[in-house]
Amino acid sequence: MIRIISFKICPFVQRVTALLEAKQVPYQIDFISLSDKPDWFLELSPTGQVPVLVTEGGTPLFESDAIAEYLDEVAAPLQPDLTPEQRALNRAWSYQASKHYLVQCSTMQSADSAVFGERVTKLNAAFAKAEKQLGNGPFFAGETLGNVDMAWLPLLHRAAIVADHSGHDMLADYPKVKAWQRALQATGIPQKSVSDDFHDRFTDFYLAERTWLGRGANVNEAPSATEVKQSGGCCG
Ligand SMILES: N[C@@H](CCC(=O)N[C@@H](CS)C(=O)NCC(=O)O)C(=O)O
Repeated sequence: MIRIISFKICPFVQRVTALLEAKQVPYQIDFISLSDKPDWFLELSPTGQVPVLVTEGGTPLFESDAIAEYLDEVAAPLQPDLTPEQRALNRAWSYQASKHYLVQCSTMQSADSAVFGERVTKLNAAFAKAEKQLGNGPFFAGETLGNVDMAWLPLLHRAAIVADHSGHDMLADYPKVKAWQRALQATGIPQKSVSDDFHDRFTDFYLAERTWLGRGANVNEAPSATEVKQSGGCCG
């Protein structure tokens, strides 16, 4: 069986597990701590990063883009019969999502509204591009779920948790993206692609008291005078 090495709140991992769930490919998952990477993981992963997918033949694959392409070669594609041009466009639109995973992570970690405002601008540009491209839905390509949906799913799933928790909806200005988020949530894949304790782990990290979102995204709040540790990165 395919094995995935994961860190619980990593969006790059979630893109891969979402794809596996959508394709209904069975897999086992092992979680590691990124602050204390086990030696066996460092031997498997040339970059020291998750996700790693260990194939049934025992080969460790790394980089989520490469893993997504591998999965299309070994398991039936979600959208069969695409032309090479359509597949290339799907890869390009998937990249528009994955290149913003770290942007969303650092935006969510902002200590106050000023920092949040600066960081969210780039994320908004990505949502605006998707808004312009989306048709009548419910998914990116219409009725059929595809790889582009799975690439955007981590961003949209996390935006939904942020909105529920803080009242700040990152998608408020993007009605088509919002409808897309609802359609993806309704597939059940966002929940299936993460661990049972994902919600708690995610809110403990990104929506804690130290972040502006965690304190309820109050626009009238004075900028933080205290020094707040901000890695600005992903997953710690
Ligand atoms: N380009 C990589 C990025 C993966 C990535 O950034 N993973 C993070 C967790 S979300 C990681 O493993 N960080 C640990 C580290 O960089 O040492 C991919 O697409 O798979």
